[in-house]
Amino acid sequence: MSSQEEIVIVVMGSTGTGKSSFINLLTGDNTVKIGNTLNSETSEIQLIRFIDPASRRKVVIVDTPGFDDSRSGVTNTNVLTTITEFLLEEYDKDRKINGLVYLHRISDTRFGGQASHNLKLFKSLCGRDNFKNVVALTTFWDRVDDETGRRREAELKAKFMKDLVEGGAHFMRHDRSMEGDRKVLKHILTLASTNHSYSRRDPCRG
Ligand SMILES: Nc1nc2c(ncn2[C@@H]2O[C@H](COP(=O)(O)OP(=O)(O)OP(=O)(O)O)[C@@H](O)[C@H]2O)c(=O)[nH]1
Ligand SMILES: [Mg+2]
Repeated sequence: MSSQEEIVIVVMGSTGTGKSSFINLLTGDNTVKIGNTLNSETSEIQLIRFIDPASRRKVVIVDTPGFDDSRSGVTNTNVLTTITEFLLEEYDKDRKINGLVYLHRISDTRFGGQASHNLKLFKSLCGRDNFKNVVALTTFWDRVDDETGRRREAELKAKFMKDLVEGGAHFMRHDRSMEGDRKVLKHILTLASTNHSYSRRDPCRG
């Protein structure tokens, strides 16, 4: 890829998993809204542009509204449609997505109906061919002891996110540090961009 090209990274995951916090740390951009209430914070898709100091590459991060959005009248389908429409408008020309970061709280005690529904939505939006461009980023490690965290991570890889693993997705842990988050970016910079083509009629491929 040319060093002039912008690196595009889309960040997704259930509401409150720490997407905006991750982006804020990575970019040092304090204008990214982080939720401190029980309501979902990011209601619109937000673009954050910055230059990675390590690689000098131009990076654009796409912050998305969380799935299972807690605002009334917002359904998962709405959120999925919004994201798909946005990606179509912005990136169906020459732009390719370099990385998709999917956040999951390791502190969640169960991988329940909502979590598996959200993961399914993510996978359909992403498409199986692009799983190699996925970073499954687990958050809230400060809320679990090491042993519990390790066990849940192993379970995610072996069971709930098995097909992501098989498709080449990379697992990483968010440690709430800028250095940790830069490692996510460093990994994405090593990947070839996706061959994404979104279809308006059929966003649920994969
Ligand atoms: N303890 C802990 N709190 C975290 C972590 N990451 C984020 N938070 C907190 O979790 C809350 C929600 O974080 P956000 O970054 O707003 O989550 P989001 O995924 O952007 O949420 P939506 O925009 O609603 O989809 C905030 O109070 C954060 O400070 C983490 O790793 N550990
Ligand atoms: Mg947010």
